[in-house]
Amino acid sequence: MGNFRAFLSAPLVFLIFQSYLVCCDITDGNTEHLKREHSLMKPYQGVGSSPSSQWDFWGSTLVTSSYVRLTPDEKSKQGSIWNTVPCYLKDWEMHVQFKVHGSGKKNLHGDGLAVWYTKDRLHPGPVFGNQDQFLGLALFVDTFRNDLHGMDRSFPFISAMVNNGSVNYDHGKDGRSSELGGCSAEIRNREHDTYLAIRYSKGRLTVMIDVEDKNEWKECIDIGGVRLPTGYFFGASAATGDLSDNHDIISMKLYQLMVEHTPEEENLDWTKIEPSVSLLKSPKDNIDDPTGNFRGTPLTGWKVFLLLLCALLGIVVCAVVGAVVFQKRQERNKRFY
Ligand SMILES: [Ca+2]
Repeated sequence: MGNFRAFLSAPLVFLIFQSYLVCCDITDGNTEHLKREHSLMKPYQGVGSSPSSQWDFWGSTLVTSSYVRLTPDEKSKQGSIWNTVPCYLKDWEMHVQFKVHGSGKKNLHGDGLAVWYTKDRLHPGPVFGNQDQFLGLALFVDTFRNDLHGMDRSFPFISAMVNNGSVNYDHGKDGRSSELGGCSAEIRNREHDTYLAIRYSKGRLTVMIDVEDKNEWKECIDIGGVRLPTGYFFGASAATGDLSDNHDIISMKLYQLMVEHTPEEENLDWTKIEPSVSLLKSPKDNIDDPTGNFRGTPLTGWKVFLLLLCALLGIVVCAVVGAVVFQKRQERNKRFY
C-alpha cells in the first residue's frame, strides 16, 4: 500500500494528467471540419469561370490544374484570388499550402504574398496587390526587406495586421508599425511546399508555420484580444516590383473549430463587430491548446507512439485508482468484522 501512495504523489499524478491532456490535443483533429465552400483545392474546378463559382481571381493570377499562380517571376505583376462566399464561422483555422520560388538570387526577389480575411474582396491596391486601409485581418509573407534600418530580423518575414479601415500599411518599414507579431521563415525556393496555419478562436489569433517538410507546426504568432466579425471574405494576393518571384497557392483549406460560446456571446450580432486588438490583454490569458492542430495527414510514428503512451498511462491511472479504492474498501471491511 505504501508503494501505491508514493506512486500517487501529487507531482506524478499531475504529470500523468498533463501528458494525458497533451495527447488529447493531438487528437483534436477529429473536431475540426473542412468547409468546402471556403476551401480552394486541386484541380480548382470551376474557379472563376461560372456564376456559381466559389472563387474569383484578378490580375496576373493564372489557374492551372496543380497550382494557382498569383504572380509569375516577372516585374510589376499583381494578382489575387478571393472566396465569393462570406464566412460566418466564429472559430476557424485556415491552412495555406504555398510555394514562393524564382530565379532571383538571395535578397534579389520580391515582394511577397498576403492572406486576407476582410470585409471587401477584389479591391486591387498597393498592399501585396490588395487595397490599403482594409477592414479585417491580413497575414503577410514579406520576402523583400524595404527597411534597411530593421536589420534585427531576417527575411522572408511573416507578420499579422488587424485593421479597422483607418491604418495604412507602411511598405517602407515592412509594416512594422502596425504588426501584431511575426517571425522569420526560410520559405523561398524550397524543394517542398510550405504551409501556414491561421487560427482564430475565442479572440485569439495563432499563426503557425511548417516550412521544413517535417509535418510539424511551429508557432509564429500567438496573441489574444483580437476581435474579428463574421461575414468577411478569405482571399490571397501577391505582388512583384522591380524584383520578382512566382507566388503560388497550392491550397487553402478552411476548418471549422468546434468551440462552445456562452449564451451572451451567442446572442451577439457577430457581423457588427469592428476589427480590433486590445493590446492590454496578454496572450497568456488564454491557456487552451497552444500546440495547434496538425494538418490533415495520417498520424506519423511519434504521434502514434504518444497516443499509445497516453492510452497506457490512462490504463495505469485507472488501475492504480482502482487498486487504491479496492484496498481502502478492504481495510474498511476489516474494521467492520
Ligand atoms: Ca517588404
